[in-house]
Amino acid sequence: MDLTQLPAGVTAVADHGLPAFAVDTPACTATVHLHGAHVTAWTPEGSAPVLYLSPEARFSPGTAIRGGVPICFPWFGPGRDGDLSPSHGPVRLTEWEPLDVQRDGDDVRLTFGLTAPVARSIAPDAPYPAVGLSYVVTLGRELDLALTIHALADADVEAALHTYLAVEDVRTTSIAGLEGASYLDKVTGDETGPQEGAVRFAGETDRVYDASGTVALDDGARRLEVSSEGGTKTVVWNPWSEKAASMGDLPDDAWTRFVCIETAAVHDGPIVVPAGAQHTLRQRINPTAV
Ligand code: TA6
Repeated sequence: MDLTQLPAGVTAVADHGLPAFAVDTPACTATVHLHGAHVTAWTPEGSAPVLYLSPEARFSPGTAIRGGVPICFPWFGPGRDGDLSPSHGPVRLTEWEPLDVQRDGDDVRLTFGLTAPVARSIAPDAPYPAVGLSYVVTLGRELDLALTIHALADADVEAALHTYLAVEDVRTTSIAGLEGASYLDKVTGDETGPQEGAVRFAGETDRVYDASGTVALDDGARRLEVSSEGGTKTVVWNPWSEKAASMGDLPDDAWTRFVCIETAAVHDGPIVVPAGAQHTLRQRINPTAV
C-alpha cells in the first residue's frame, strides 16, 4: 500500500529504528510496529498508558519486543510437545505487510497480513501450517485486536494475544471474572483450581485458565475490561522479581508494573480450521473508571 497516502492522525515513522505507524487522534495516541504487527503503545485520551512496554525492550529483526501485544502463533511457548523454537512461534519476529489504514470517526483501523512463506523464513526447520494471517487493529477509546487465520489446508494451531497491561503495582492488583475456573499452574506444573475469588499476585504467577470471556483488571487506580472471543483459555502471567532479574530486556524492578492477560487458544484448546475456512481470535480492552 502507499504509505504516503495515510488518513489524518496516522503517520508512517521509524520508532526505535523500525517502521511503525504513529496514531494521534482525539481518541488516543498509539504506536504499532510492522515488526510482529506489534501494538507497542496505546494511550486513550485522558488516560495513562494502558499497555506496558519495557524500557529495555529490543527492537530488531528476529527478536521479540518485550511488552505491548506480542502475537503468539502457530505455537505457544515451546509448543504442545515442548520441542519447538522460537518461543511463541515466529510471527512476532518478522515484519508483517501493512494492507490497509482507515479512519472511522476517531477510530483508526490498521490491517496487516502475513503469508506462510514469510513466516517460515524465520524458522525454516519448524512446522508452520499452510495458512495466511490477517490482523485488524482498531485504536480508539477502546483497543480491538482481531487475528484471523485463513486456512489453505486443514490447520490445528495454537494462538494467543499476549497483552502486557500497565498497572500501578502488581501486588495491589486483582483480576475478576475467572472465579470457578480450573487452570494449569505452570509454576508448579499442577492442574488445579477452581479459582476462588479474584486472582491476586503474591509471587511468580503463570496460569492457563480454562475460561475465555470478559475479565476485569483493577489496580486501584483504573479498571480495565478485557474481553475475549474465539479463544479457549485466558493466560495470566507476572514473572515476579527472581524471573524478572533473569530477563535481559526487562529492568529488575519492572515486574511490579505489568500483568499479562492473554486471549488464547492453546494446549488442549487449540484452534482447528478446515481447509478453506477461517477463525478469528479477538481481544478488546476497555478502560473504565474504578
Ligand atoms: O504467557 C506466559 C508465558 O508463556 C510465560 O511462561 C513466559 O515464558 C512468558 O510467556 C514470556 O515469554 P517470552 O517468550 O515472551 O519471554
